[in-house]
Amino acid sequence: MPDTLTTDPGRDTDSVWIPAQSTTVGADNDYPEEGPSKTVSVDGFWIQKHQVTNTQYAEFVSATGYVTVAERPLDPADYPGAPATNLQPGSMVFHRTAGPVDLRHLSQWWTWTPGASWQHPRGPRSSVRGRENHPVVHIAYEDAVAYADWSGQALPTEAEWEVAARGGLDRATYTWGDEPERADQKLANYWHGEFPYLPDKGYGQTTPVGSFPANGYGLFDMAGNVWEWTADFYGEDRSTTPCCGTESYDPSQPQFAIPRRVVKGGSFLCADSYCMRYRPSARRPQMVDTGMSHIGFRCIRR
Ligand SMILES: [Cu+2]
Repeated sequence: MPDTLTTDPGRDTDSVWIPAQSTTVGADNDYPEEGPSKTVSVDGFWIQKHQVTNTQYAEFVSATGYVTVAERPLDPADYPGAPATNLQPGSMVFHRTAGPVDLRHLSQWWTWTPGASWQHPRGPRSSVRGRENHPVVHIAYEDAVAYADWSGQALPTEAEWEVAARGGLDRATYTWGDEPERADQKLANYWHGEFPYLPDKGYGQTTPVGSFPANGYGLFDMAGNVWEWTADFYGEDRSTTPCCGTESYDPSQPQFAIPRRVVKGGSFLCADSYCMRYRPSARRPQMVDTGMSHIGFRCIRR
């Protein structure tokens, strides 16, 4: 069996080996969806050290001609009552607000933007030039699966992702240990400054992958930068395991019959004042057809 930190032989996937193990995942004293904590057993697997970058995704698209979900027109039948402008190809783009806002209303900083996609992350006139090594964003679930298939990989389960993110630290709160980041440290790309209008210098957007220290397994950005897709359907807590997509629909939006999968790791938008989810046990549901400015992925191989 390969050792931890061994580079994947013969493959250009930049991966490390996570040893088989039984590990506690979830947490009982954070957001309710993170509990109850439980022990999971995983077989060993390879996982990419970095989130998939714009350069890597561009290689896939140029080799295959793949068109992402955000670049395809939407079917009005799937979105009853939606305005026509929302049915053009596009994605949800984060914009800083002009000043302090009521944090209950996230439509103030999320804007449906026709023409936004992985190639135009901030809208039709933006590009990925200068952001080649940033994580690819505006990636829907099937866009991530398509890349994984093409590269001979797969998406992790939530358990695999979390075991990898923990880096061998038993039940630690953060990927780096139990203590929050100190003022003299820079441990992850989560929101530093006033959310959502005044980030500190160097924060408030994606950063090139690997800009912050690796965890105990040599993995970068397992906390923050962008959320990462996992293969698991979302259940309301860690004891709920939906059989299938229909059990993962959003009960508060019954008009949308769209499966939701678990995303992990938090993003550059996680602010301590708003969303402390740049932790291994944290999780969010994401509709499978919806990429956003803060959602990307990385792959594994079993
Ligand atoms: Cu967050």
